[in-house]
Amino acid sequence: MSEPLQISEEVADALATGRPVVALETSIVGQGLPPPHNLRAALESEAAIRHEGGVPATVAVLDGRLRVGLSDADLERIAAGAVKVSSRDLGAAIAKCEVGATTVAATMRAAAMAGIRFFATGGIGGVHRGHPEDQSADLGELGTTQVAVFCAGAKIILDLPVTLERLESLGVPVLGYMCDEFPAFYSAHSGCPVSARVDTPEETARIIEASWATGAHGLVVAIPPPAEMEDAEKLVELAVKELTGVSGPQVTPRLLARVAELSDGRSLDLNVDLVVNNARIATRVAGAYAGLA
Ligand code: PSU
Ligand code: MN
Repeated sequence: MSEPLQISEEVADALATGRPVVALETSIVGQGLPPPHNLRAALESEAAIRHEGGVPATVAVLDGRLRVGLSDADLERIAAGAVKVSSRDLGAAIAKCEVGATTVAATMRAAAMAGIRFFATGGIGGVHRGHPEDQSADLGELGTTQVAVFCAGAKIILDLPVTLERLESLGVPVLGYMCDEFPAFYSAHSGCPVSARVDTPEETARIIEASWATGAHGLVVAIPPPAEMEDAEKLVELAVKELTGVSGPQVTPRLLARVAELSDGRSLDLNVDLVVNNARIATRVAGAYAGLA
């Protein structure tokens, strides 16, 4: 069998020359956001990373390979229809030549394999509300894989306090970027404390370096969304209450789609904006990390 990992020339060059490289996931393109928001989130995140002097490394399974660094045409293939690929699905998706959109867990794996340590997304997975047995593989991956994940917290549809307890048990630092509270995706406020506050890219880079030097694996850098959606919590509660007849990986896309409907699309625009904002800050921190003496 051929080597499953395929790194684009641009990403390989950037890694070889020490430019900041930021990984991006594609589950947001394949499942998380409807068109045209899905491609907009992907392309604008890539543009933001380039604007900050970095190189985007978007991850997916295509043509039997785990690809790191995609073309616009690759992204369009994923937007046209892809299976959701978490860490346990990587082998099957590769061997079956599926078009696979990678979650945070699977993207962290790919990033680590490629030697990329910074990764931006919207929200990480966690423990579902009312279904504590439904725990995202993102949590376990954060406990084992040495990649820093920049996000606006966990997905709004999750049980945040329980998700944070799990991260604590797994030894995952949760840094609040210019905030003391873990953001709640569409809002800066959740009432849950982070494990440490950071205020600049340099300080974030130093804490990440010292965490890795002392045995930490994954880190979460939680960044408040660039705007507030005041009624988000109410709409999410409604969507959760209405949910029937779906389970497992279908739960997230269904709930997010309903919140989008209930908010007349406001959640979608904010979702795109916060992903792009996270990509921008991740690039600044990756640059600061590269510059540490
Ligand atoms: N956050 C969102 N939308 C998403 C996701 C996160 O706002 O679609 C995706 C991410 O890829 C995350 C995944 O890793 O959902 C988690 O899914 P699960 O709970 O099935 O592990
Ligand atoms: Mn799940």
